[in-house]
Amino acid sequence: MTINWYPGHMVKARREIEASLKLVDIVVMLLDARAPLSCRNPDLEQLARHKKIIMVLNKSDLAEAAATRSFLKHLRQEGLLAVAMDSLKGQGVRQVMDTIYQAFESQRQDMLRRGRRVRPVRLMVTGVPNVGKSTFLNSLVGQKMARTGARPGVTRGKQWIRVRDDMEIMDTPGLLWPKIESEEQGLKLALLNIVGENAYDEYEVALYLLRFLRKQAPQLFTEYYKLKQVAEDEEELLKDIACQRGHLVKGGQPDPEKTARQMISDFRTGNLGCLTLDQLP
Ligand SMILES: Nc1nc2c(ncn2[C@@H]2O[C@H](COP(=O)(O)OP(=O)(O)OP(=O)(O)O)[C@@H](O)[C@H]2O)c(=O)[nH]1
Ligand SMILES: [Mg+2]
Repeated sequence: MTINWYPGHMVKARREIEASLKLVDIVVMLLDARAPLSCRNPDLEQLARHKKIIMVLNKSDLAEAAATRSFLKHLRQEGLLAVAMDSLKGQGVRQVMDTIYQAFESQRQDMLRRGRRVRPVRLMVTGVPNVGKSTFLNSLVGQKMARTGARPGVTRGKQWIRVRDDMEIMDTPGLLWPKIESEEQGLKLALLNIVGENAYDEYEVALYLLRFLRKQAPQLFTEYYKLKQVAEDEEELLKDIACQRGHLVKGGQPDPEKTARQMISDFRTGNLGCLTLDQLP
């Protein structure tokens, strides 16, 4: 499944981000902790290559804790600063703040050495759509300053937010790449609600989720979906789950489309448990 979802506001957002980069000291890149590798935006990393970068693995409450620890280690081995965060509960705020000040320290020392007034540290929060950039910012400020929502494309323009007297952060709209070529990456981004719903087929995404569960969490078929037997074929499996859940059309036939939607939603909300889609090579 190739995904072409690069709406007009994203083209504008990329230009704005590029132009605003010179105004900031640090770029915070939010990645979904359930698929940190698939969420990395090579285009953005290239644009920000001269800036200090902090990778934040957000929505860590929905990911496997051990996998998140491995990804943090992996990113740190690349020489990046990396922290995990649950922006809804505010878990990780302290560590994020410490990391920001740590990243700014050499510049701060430099200003002091030159006898200049130390100005506030300026950051930009970037990442793919719906990864939680605005929620993350709100949790740093401790109040709702930026608009958030459970669908990609909520933030449409940049917005500066004063987090503290010595910290200003720019919220930005979610960015993707013009074309997501990798089939598997596209399916993961769709499952994570990162691309607009018109850009993918829910049935196909649910079949991908079933393949993933069969490999990584097969117990859910019996424990969560209460199946007595687990069919070898994903389409059959989806129909069996439809029957088990009572998702039927008139005439008593299973309604796999409805089940597909429900399964995707159960994954997104964490009803299926903490699951990480990406694996380290
Ligand atoms: N479980 C969980 N949900 C989160 C977390 N952070 C954000 N969310 C939810 O993710 C959804 C998207 O959050 P936003 O903050 O609007 O995401 P965004 O990155 O600003 O999205 P765009 O502006 O559309 O690019 C919302 O439903 C949030 O409640 C988190 O750490 N854990
Ligand atoms: Mg936003």
